[in-house]
Parts: sequence; structure tokens; C-alpha cells
Amino acid sequence: MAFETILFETEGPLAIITVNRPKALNALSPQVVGELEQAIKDIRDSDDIRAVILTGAGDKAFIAGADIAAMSKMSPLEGRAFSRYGQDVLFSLEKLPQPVIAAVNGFALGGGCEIAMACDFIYAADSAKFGQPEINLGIIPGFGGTQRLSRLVGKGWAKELCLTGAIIGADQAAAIGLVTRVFPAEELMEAAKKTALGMAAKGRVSLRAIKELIDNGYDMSLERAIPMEAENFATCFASPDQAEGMTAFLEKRKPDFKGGLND
Ligand code: DAK
Repeated sequence: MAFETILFETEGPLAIITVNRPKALNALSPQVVGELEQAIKDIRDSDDIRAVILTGAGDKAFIAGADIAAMSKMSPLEGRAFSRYGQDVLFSLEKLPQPVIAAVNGFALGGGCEIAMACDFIYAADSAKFGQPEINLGIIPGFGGTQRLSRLVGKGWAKELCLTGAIIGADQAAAIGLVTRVFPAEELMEAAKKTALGMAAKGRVSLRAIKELIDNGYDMSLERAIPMEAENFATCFASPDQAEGMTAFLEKRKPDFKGGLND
């Protein structure tokens, strides 16, 4: 499929998705959401893509939110349909078997912050800004913001950001745990690629199991979640990656993971 509002590039085992509407600060129009949905499906079905980076075009914005011009004309029913559609697309992003880094290079507001939070972790340029300013538009976050934000940063910060519409910088976002690392803007993509390539070289069975366990276990009681870890731990031992990883360690060489069972 030819994309018009996103760029989809591959570099070896990496896929790099760039939301590409810089004049509208990469706002999420229904077309962007549809193209993201397709790109996510392509990545999920790919044997070659081992890690993903999501970013925004230009140096001003990652994604400045849902497209306010498009949203302004929606009826309540259309608003609900758009919200559910967006939530489904973000679930499919979150559930990709490959690890996904959000490389936030500017404004990540509203739906932009929500998309970043559906990635596995967030790297930010020192110029990045985060917020859930929907309250200023007379609405609420619609792509999971009230739920993922509190899980990431706790209820106090989630409420302060959503109730006030405050916009915070990258260092503050890192201090509250929304962002894992902050880089000078010009170093952001290289840093994201280095980390993504590092993950791409790991075993696929392990990568997927870790993602699923952390995401699924987070909302469960420890008593119910811990046994899931044991099951996945056992599955690793049925994968060639486990034999390769341990043999490589004992032979004092780097492992060459090729995937296998369940990948
Ligand atoms: N949508 C559409 N266009 C946008 C936009 C957006 N979110 N953000 C910026 N733009 C456009 C501006 O209109 C402007 O276009 P032109 O006038 O040049 O044609 C261009 O990008 C440059 O923006 P500015 O001129 O405003 O640039 P500044 O540097 O002065 O300001 C800013 C940058 C990011 C502070 C400002 O643009 C801004 O406040 N933008 C809006 C940020 C925002 O409120 N984001 C949250 C959007 S609401 C739901 C589903 C999803 C959601 C909610 C509900 N359901 C359906 C229930 C999610 C909602 C949101 O994300």
C-alpha cells in the first residue's frame, strides 16, 4: 500500500514509521490513523522486521494530537467511532511482537502523547513537550490517555496533566517516568536506532514473551501473573534461541539468535 501521510522505511531489521504532516504538526487525521493501522499490520506480518521506531517529521512536532479540524465536525456517534477505532489501532501497536520505541522529537500532545505511550518506551529530544490538553477543547483524552498515563506515571501526575492541560518538557517527563531517556535533539534518532538494533539482535521468543508478560501482568495480581512467567520461561527452553544464547555464553562468543518456536 502506498502511504501519503506517513513514511514507512526499513533499515536492515528496523522499520521506521514517520508521521509526515509537518505543516499540521503531524496531527492525526483519520487518514494518518488508517495508514498507521496498515503499517502496523505489515510489521506484524513481517519475518524480517525485528524492531520499530515511531517518530514525527520535522523538528517541531512528534504528533500534536488528533486533527482538531477533522474532529470539530464530528457528531457524538462519529466521535465514539473515531475514538474506538483509534483505541484499536493503538492496541495493535502495543501488541506488536516486535519492540517499538517512540522517538519524540517535539510536541507530543493529546493523541500524540497517547500514541507514544502505546509504544514500549519513549526516548525524547531535549526539546520535546508532552501533555494531554484535551480539557482545553472541551473533551477528554480519547485514545487511552486517561488509562495508560496513570499506569505509567501514577494517578497524581495523570490527573494533574489531564485536568489542567499542562504541557511539560522532556526532563520533567523523564522525572515522572513518562520518558526513559532524553537526548540532545540531533542525537535522538541515532540513539533510538542503536537501542532498536540492539533489541533486534535478541531472540524473538524472549522479546515477545517479555512484552506480553509486562503488559498483561501489569493489571493482574502478582499471584496470577507470576505463573504466566513460569510458563513463558518454559517456552523459552523449547526455542533454539535458548540453546544458542547459553552455548554462546559458555563458548565466550556473541549469540546469533535465529528465532524458532512461537516466533
Ligand atoms: N490538529 C490540527 N492542526 C493542528 C494541530 C492539531 N492537533 N496542532 C497544530 N495544528 C496546526 C495549526 O492549526 C497550524 O496550522 P496553520 O494555521 O499553519 O494552517 C500549524 O499546525 C502550526 O501550529 P501553530 O501555528 O499553532 O504552532 P505554534 O508553534 O504556535 O503552537 C502548539 C504549537 C502545538 C502549541 C499548538 O499548535 C497547539 O496547541 N496545537 C493543538 C494541540 C492540542 O490541543 N492537541 C490535542 C488535540 S486533541 C477522541 C479521540 C482522540 C482524542 C480525543 C478524543 N475521541 C474521538 C473521543 C485526542 C484528542 C486530541 O489529541
